[in-house]
Amino acid sequence: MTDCLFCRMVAGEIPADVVHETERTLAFRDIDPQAPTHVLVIPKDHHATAGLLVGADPGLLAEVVAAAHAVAVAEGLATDEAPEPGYRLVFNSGPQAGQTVHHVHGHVLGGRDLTWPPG
Ligand code: DGP
Repeated sequence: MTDCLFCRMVAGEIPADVVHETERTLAFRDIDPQAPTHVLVIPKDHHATAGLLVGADPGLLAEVVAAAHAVAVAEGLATDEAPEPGYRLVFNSGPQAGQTVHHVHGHVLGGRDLTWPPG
């Protein structure tokens, strides 16, 4: 059994509030939402960071970004024609960026005004 939390969610060993799924990606609500919409989008295969994934399988990273956009559209944060009202897609990579789960995940955040720069 893997000790990767998100691999275990992909395997169905840990429950997830799934909002979108494709053959190679999964999207589910964050357990500790930081905005009205806070969804995590992951590749089903294990890769630690976006930077490692793009080297190993750039098409899969593109599928993750496409899934994130589909989630944003489904959540009413954008359309396929326009980015209104808008959303943020964040990949924390490494300890200084605050990555705590070492299976690449894009945070889809929206539904409120998001400040910049982030903390
Ligand atoms: P990061 O800090 O970028 O590695 O984000 C990890 C995110 O994972 C964080 O926002 C909280 C979320 N998370 C941690 N454990 C669980 C869990 O068991 N279920 C869900 N849905 N999200 C989790």
